[in-house]
Amino acid sequence: MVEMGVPEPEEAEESVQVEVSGADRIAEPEQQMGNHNISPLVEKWDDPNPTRDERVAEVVQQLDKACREAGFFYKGHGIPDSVLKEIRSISRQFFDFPYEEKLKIKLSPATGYRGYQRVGENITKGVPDMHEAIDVGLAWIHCYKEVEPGMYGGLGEVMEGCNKWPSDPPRFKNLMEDYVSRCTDLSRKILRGIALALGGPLDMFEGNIPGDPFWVFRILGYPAVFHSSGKQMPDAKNDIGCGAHTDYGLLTLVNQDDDITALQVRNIDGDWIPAEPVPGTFICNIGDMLKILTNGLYESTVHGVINKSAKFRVCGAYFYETHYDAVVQPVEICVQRSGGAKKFL
Ligand SMILES: O=C(O)CCC(=O)C(=O)O
Repeated sequence: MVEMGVPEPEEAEESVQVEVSGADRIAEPEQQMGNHNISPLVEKWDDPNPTRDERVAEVVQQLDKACREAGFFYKGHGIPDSVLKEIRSISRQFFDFPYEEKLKIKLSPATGYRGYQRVGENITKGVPDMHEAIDVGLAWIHCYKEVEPGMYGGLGEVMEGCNKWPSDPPRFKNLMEDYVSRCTDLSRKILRGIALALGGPLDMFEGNIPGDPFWVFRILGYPAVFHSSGKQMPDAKNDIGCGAHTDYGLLTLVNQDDDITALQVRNIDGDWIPAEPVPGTFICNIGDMLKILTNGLYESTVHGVINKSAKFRVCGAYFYETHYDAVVQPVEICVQRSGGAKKFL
């Protein structure tokens, strides 16, 4: 039995252990996760009837299967591998800076929860130790779609603010902003394919739903917990990078290091599949909002991260969501296709 768990920021004093049932059955990744080439869909994304092209029709079928089973790999997404690599490499440079330097963009309620944070850092009597005495513990930079005062009324107040970008490395802000805009564009195209896979109109997840999508971009750094000799570092409490969870949005695009297998995805049979990195691809996870919109036809992907390597792992996780104010409820076509009763109200 593998236990996964990571303290949430506000729960940093206690580490939450989440039991992952079935995690002892590890399936063969190649058999379980497709590596789909979605380039036909990306090329024809603005064609009003893209499935006239047989290649697009095939991608749509593959998307349907993948969304019913587990997350999926794919390639042919139109974002060059050099861009994916650059995002990870500049993130690594930032994480390598001394703690004091990283604290210049520290996350807090006053920053709209944007910026750098060490998760699971030592907390003494409610006050975080202001040093990196223990070189373990997940760290991240959180960015969100920027929210101007009043933009989403009272509900959006907590998220108001601009992103906190480091001034060093100098190209950090431009690279990240460009990357987020590419991911937003790509997610819209994938959702068009998913709309077709569900038998709906191309723009089923546009307009009132994610017409003006909210997004979150989290850059994660997972310190090595093991020495290259295989011995666990003395200060490491456990090897859980990120406990088992589903993402709450529509889709997540995971850009992970090419040489470390740490992410695991649970399929519908309860088997944990190591999501082995395939250079140039994203791993795409389905989130809870898509599960609700599809009335449960599509399952959100349960996943977690254990970095058993002796290397610091970097990952850029982009979360695509609906419009901030959207009411997330099952769409009629999915209700009909799943027996006629709404499973989520
Ligand atoms: O590090 C990863 O591969 C995934 C991160 C993740 O699951 C998350 O941020 O929700």
